[in-house]
Amino acid sequence: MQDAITAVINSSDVQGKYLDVAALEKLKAFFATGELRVRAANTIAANAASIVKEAVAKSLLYSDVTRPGGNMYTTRRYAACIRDLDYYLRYATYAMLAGDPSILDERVLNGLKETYNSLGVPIVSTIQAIQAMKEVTAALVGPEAGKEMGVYFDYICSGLS
Ligand SMILES: CCC1=C(C)/C(=C/C2=NC(=C\c3[nH]c(/C=C4\NC(=O)[C@H](C)[C@H]4CC)c(C)c3CCC(=O)O)/C(CCC(=O)O)=C2C)NC1=O
Repeated sequence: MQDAITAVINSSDVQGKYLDVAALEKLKAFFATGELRVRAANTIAANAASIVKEAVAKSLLYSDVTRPGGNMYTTRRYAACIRDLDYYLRYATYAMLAGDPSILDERVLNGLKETYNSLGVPIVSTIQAIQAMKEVTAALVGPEAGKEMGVYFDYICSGLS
């Protein structure tokens, strides 16, 4: 796993240089938003279950996936879907705190698309649910932190598509 600081330092290190102005600006922006990130992570943690619930209501409930024959049909599969959304929310929050998406590649996206395809989990519906989670989260944490979280929700969606 990487974060905004190690990413900038590693890229200077491979060039054998001190941090240049652009690298320092990146760090400055990261430090300046530190408080915002921590506050957002706190709010998300305290409301995780309701974020997932509201996102499901907005995107999946009473659609084809929840009807007999749909991939969310039966409580076991419904619960697996809710659990997956909770993973996406928690890992997007980690990535937002780190200011870097590498944790998503390593712990979430690696092999995920193949797993979903082999189980018949519909990727389009999953992306709709993640986008709904992005909206619900932004409404809760405010536009600035919401935009930052949006980067990582979108990262998961593009990793799945
Ligand atoms: C932390 C990283 C991590 C991720 C991301 C993860 C995902 C993940 N989701 C799975 C299943 C599943 N995922 C879903 C999800 C859905 N079905 C739908 O129709 C909806 C659109 C969608 C929810 C948004 C369902 C229904 C299953 C069970 C499929 C089955 O067993 O038939 C499985 C197969 C094994 C299992 O059932 O637990 C994995 C590995 N596991 C992990 O450890």
